Amino acid sequence: MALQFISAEEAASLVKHNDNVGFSGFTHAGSPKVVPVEIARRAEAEHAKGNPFQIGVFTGASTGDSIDGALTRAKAIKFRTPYQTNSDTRAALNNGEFDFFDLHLSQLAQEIRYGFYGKINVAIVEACDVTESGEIVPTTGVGITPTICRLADIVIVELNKGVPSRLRGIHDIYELQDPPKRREIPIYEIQNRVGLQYVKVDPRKIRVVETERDGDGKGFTPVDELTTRIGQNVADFFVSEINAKRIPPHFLPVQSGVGNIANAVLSAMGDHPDIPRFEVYTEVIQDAVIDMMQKGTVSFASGCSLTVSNGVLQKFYDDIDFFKKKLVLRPSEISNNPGLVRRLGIISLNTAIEVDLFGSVNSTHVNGTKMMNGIGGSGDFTRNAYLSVFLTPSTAKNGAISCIVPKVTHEDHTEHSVKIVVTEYGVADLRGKDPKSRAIEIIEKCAHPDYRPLLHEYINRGVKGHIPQDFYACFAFHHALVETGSMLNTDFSKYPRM
Ligand code: 0RQ
Repeated sequence: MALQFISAEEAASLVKHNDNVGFSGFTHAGSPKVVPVEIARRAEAEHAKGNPFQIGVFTGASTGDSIDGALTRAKAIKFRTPYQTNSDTRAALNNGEFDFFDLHLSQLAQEIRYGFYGKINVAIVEACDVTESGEIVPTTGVGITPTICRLADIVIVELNKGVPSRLRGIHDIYELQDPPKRREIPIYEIQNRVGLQYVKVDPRKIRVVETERDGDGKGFTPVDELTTRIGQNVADFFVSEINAKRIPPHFLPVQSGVGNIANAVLSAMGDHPDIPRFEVYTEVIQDAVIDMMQKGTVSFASGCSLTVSNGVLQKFYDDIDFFKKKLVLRPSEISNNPGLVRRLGIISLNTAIEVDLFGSVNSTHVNGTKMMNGIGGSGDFTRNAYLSVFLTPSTAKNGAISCIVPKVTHEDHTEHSVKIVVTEYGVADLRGKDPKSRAIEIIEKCAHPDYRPLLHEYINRGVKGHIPQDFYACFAFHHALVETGSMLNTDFSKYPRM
């Protein structure tokens, strides 16, 4: 059956007010770039005529500005899940302009299948190849693509001619059965392939829009003194764990979060002479991993997206046959699968907004109220990791904020899941320590020296019980920040004693 080619405007007209729309990709990688912008234009035109036009937006993770930014600015979103990093979207959701649901990324595909969010009406997916038999080859990000393509009535394929169709072969597309029919995922080593090289769809549902667009890969801030120190602390810690035989000599697969700190930590690990070549089992494959594969310090990488700067992406395309042997892109329910994380013995590395003295981590809400990005995949990995590590600078906003606080204002990862905390000052090892010892370890190894006396004062307030948490004073740091502009002005004498 011949494929139906349509324009982006025609594609946008297939989306109706109140539809649930699923988009491909994971971060800006693999996200459609043209049709969502046309949907935003259409929403603005409908609003100008006094008509309502808003849609539910379902994605693998964050997206490019062409989805979150454009649809937010057009006031075209009624519901958004599971994660975002766009400044306009962040402002709008914190303003209550639409409902946002913050979800572990591994869970979205199955929860869509379970019917928790209603029907997915339209799927819009970026591809580098599509065939008359209905084979859709994704580009550099997969996310929830297999599930939304199967469930949607209409599948709009943005066929991006800027992405080489030789990418076919890099994906491993495998969708889980739902309980009670679910079986184990037969991945026992990270390089195992268990699925198809493409997403298979009934071709009668497909409409193709031809495009030629670059991605949004802006690149990373160069490694600076602070991120270098955090990276070195992590690398030295791993070497001591190998020497103590708590990590096997051949090492274990590593997951690392997004951003500059994670990128710097991976580079530091690659540069350390005593860390062996290792594997990466993660959601987002960043610049450092591609460099390290070429240098030979990373032997294989499995992820959900290739979220790299445009220069590195070109390097990847130029050497695509090399990378096809060493890299696989999977749907998010596989890349982030908690069972696989536990089975494969993943070492997880994620970044915190704040960490408290007893080891709980806030990854999402500044001052407990304002959403930053979302929990992303950090929970999928942390809870199930062989060893879970959280990274953070000791302070934010030029020292006015301590990232080590008496109590986190929002709890994403509890002390039961967090094993290691690393700042530029050192490494706190929380394994096997009771709450008071954890607090002393975190203060002495990780807190900024300016904040150490205040943190010691807090745990010495004489509270009895297993955790010396003082519910009158536990938010005194945040209180001082709001009232005076700096946590350094914390005055515990203002608070009654428990
Ligand atoms: O503010 O942007 O105004 O400069 O938060 O902080 O230090 O630049 O670090 O970009 O790595 O983000 C936790 C948000 C860290 C991210 C978080 C301010 C700070 C700065 C950003 P500016 P940094 P990063 C894999 C796993 C959850 C999801 C996850 C994240 C801005 O890593 O979203 O782990 N994690 N996913 O100044 C107030 C504090 C602060 C603070 C930092 N205590 N109070 N502001 N900031 N600490 C990825 C996926 O799931 C796809």
